[in-house]
Amino acid sequence: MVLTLVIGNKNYSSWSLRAGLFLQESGLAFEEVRLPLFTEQWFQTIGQYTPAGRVPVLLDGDLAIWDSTAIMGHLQERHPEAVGWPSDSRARAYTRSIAAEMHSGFLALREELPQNIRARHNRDRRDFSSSAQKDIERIETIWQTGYQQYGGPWLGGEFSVADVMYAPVAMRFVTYGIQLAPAAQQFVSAIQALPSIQQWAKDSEAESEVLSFIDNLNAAGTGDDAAAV
Ligand SMILES: N[C@@H](CCC(=O)N[C@@H](CS)C(=O)NCC(=O)O)C(=O)O
Repeated sequence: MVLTLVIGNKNYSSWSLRAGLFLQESGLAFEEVRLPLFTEQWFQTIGQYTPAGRVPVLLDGDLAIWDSTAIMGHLQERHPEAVGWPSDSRARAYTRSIAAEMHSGFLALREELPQNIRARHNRDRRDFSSSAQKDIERIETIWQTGYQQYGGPWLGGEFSVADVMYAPVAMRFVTYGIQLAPAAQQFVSAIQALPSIQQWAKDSEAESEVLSFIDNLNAAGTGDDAAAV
């Protein structure tokens, strides 16, 4: 059965990146339907795929599954080779916890440092609101703790759902030039070295659509007119 992944712009849509990376790293073949966010095509078409109106959406035969965690859970159930959790139970508990923390949190980071893979800004973390700074510090600690406890290169030692969840955050830190402690920086380097991420970045550069509310976000990044994509 052919799997189809409906995604937004590769450059801007972090949840699309997670689903795409999960499928790639699971070695599962899939087709891609790209609906650039907030275009006429988006508004006309997205409702055909999901009642939630957001990407990613996975089409598996006559099933439509939306939301990144539901997509990953569905694929794990049907494909034993899909990316899962580390075999060590402590690492499993850790990666499950931090993956859930990502899925449900870090709103200030998501608003003030939106994904923009092809852009480069030289920002200091103190340019951002105190809530976003707190998010950056928490993520830095999560990555350092993972490295110290499980030895890297991945957050639980072995590649897992947690690495998929934090991959777009690593790319955001590259975009905004956020300096990190070495044990956290090594996670960014590991993500950047993945061929699937390198291809995603290349595809992002080739996209022509521009979301100016993201590209023109001011240096202070107050997030006033930001939307979490
Ligand atoms: N919790 C969802 C988040 C999905 C989401 O927010 N997707 C964004 C793009 S990255 C979107 O479709 N935004 C469209 C909108 O806000 O109307 C998931 O894990 O998949």
